[in-house]
Amino acid sequence: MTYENVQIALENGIATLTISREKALNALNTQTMLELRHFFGEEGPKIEGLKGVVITGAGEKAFVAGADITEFSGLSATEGQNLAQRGQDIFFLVERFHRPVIAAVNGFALGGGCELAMACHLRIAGEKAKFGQPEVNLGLIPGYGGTQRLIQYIGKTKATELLMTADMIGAAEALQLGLVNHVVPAGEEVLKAKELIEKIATKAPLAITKIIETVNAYFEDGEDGFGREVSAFGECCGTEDFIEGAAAFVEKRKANFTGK
Ligand code: DAK
Repeated sequence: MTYENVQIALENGIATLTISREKALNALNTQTMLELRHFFGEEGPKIEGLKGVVITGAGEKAFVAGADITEFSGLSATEGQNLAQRGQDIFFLVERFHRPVIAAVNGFALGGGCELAMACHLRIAGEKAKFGQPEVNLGLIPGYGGTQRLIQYIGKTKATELLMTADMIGAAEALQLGLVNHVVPAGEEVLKAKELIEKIATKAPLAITKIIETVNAYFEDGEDGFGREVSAFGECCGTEDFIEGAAAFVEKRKANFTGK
């Protein structure tokens, strides 16, 4: 697939995806959503030795200022449902990606932008970042998982307020509420995200994939998270990396994980 709106840069095993529609504050139009679906889907690029993915927005003003409002006026109820389902499915691909995905939020993360950041495994906010779900201003509600993930991250009380008032919150409040992992000076979001990925890359890769799966299981309907943990634990025990990790501890040396 030819990527038009998502620029991909690969450096030291880290793929940085920059949503690049700066004139529209990186709003997610259909083409951008399809590019995200391609990258995180089964047909996406198979990147040898991929340590993780950083998602950020082009320019200094916005991460992603929402779904592209110019595309969705006049949709019927059925069309809207179909599009919401498609969007949710794409963000599930991000959330279930086997390597860590970190949002480097460099500005406005509104509506679908906040939902994209929440689908990532971790979130770094620059000091100028602003988060919000302003859909009610448009006569809508979030459709890409926002009503569910916001509650999961910050709790029902504050999430309901933000969803009903469309208020934006800044980076410091997002940190205090548990919506983001770290706040850094503006311009250092991607750097911090890469640092975290490098740190995670020193751990056993299969164990990290199992962490992603079991953490996700906590939030999935009908999933027995504790049961998933038991099976994933067993699968880790059968790996060469577990033998290596335990041996390295006993021999007081750094583990050399191979992902097997
Ligand atoms: N879509 C399209 N264009 C956008 C945009 C967006 N979400 N956000 C900003 N832009 C464009 C502006 O129209 C403007 O374009 P020009 O006039 O220069 O051509 C340019 O980006 C710069 O924006 P502003 O001039 O407004 O910049 P300001 O600094 O004054 O304001 C702002 C920044 C972020 C506060 C403001 O742009 C703003 O309020 N933007 C809209 C935020 C928003 O409401 N986002 C949408 C949230 S709702 C669906 C599923 C999901 C969704 C929808 C449908 N279906 C399944 C059907 C999700 C919806 C959302 O995400």
